[in-house]
Amino acid sequence: MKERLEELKVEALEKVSSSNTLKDLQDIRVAYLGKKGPITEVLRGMGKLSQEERPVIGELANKVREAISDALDEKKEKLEAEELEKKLAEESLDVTLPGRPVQVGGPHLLTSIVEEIEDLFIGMGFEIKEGPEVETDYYNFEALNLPKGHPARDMQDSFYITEELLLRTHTSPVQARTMGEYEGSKPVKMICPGKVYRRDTDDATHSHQFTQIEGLYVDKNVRMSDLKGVLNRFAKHMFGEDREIRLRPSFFPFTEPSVEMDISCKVCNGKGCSVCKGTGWIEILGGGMVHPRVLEMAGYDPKVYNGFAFGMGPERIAMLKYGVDDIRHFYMNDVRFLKQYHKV
Ligand code: 2NL
Repeated sequence: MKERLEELKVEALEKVSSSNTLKDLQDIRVAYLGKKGPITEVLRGMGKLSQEERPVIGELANKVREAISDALDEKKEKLEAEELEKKLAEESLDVTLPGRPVQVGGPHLLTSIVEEIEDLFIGMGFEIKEGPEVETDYYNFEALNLPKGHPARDMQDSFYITEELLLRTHTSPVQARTMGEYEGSKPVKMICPGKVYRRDTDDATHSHQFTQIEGLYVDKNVRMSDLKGVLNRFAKHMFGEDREIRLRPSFFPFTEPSVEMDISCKVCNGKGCSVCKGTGWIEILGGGMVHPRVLEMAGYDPKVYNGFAFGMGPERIAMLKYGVDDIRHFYMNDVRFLKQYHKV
C-alpha cells in the first residue's frame, strides 16, 4: 500500500508538471483526488490493515493528497499568471497613437438663420410664439380677412384634411390666436417662426413645405414708421450696416396699407446686376398696417388699437445671404451642403 501511494504521488506530480491548461489541472484533480480516484480506493482498503499500520498509511495517504493538491494549486496559480500576462500583452494600448477624427454635426443652416432672427427680435422686445401646423379654416383664412370664396383659399393651393381643417399656409393663424387669447386687453408684440405648407410643384424657388417668420405689433399709436424702423434694423443686421431699404406699395388681404421691402443689392451695391436683375434692389419681405377687420375679429377695437405686421421666408433670406441657388438644398440634407455653414 505504501508503495502504491508513493507511485500515485510520483505519477500525479509528473502529470501536473507536464500539464499546460487549467482544464488539464482540473482533470488531474478529479482523477487523483476525486471520490472515485485511486487514493480514495487505497483508503477504502485500510480496513484490512493492522492496528499499527493503519495510522501510518492514513497519514501517508493524507500527505500524498496534500502534496498533489499543493502541486495543483501552485501550477494553477502559475498558469493563471501566465494567462493574465498574455492577455495584458495582447490588449496593450499605444496611448501615443493619434485619435481617429470624429464627425461633428451642427445646426442646419435654416435653424441658424431662424435663431439669428429670433435673437434680433427678442432684443427689440418681441416674444416668440408657436402654434399648430394643422389649422382650422377660421384661423388660417377667415380671421385674416380671407372670407369664403377668396381666390387665395383655392382648394388647389392648400393641403386640406377635411372641409374645415388644413395644413396652415402661413404662420399668421398663430398671431390671430394670440390676439384672440388676449381679447383686446393688452398689446401684442410677437414673432412666430414655423413650417407652412402650400400645394406647389417643387422647383428651384418653390417648395410645398417651407419656413415662415411673421411679426406682429399691436398697440395704441403704432405707425408705419415703427414698421419701417424695425425692418430697417432687421435688414442691416442680416445683410450688413451698409444696406439701404425701400418700401414699395403692395397688397395683402390682411394689411392696409401693404408694402414690400427691398434691400439695396449687395452684389453690385445698387448699380444693377444679374442678382437684382438690373434694378439694384432685392425684394426681402412683405408687411403693412394690420387691416381693421383683422383687429376687430380678434377682439381689438380698431379705433383704439392699431398695429403693423410683416412676413418673410427664412429660406429666401438664407439664399440671398449665402448665395444658395436652389431652395431644395435646404431639404435634401446633403451633408456636403450643410457642413459648409457650420460655424465650428
Ligand atoms: C410675405 C408677406 C405678410 C402678414 C404677413 C399678418 C398677420 C396678421 C395680421 C396682418 Cl395676424 N398681417 N401677416 C402681413 C403682411 C405680409 O407676409 O411676403 N410673406 C412671405
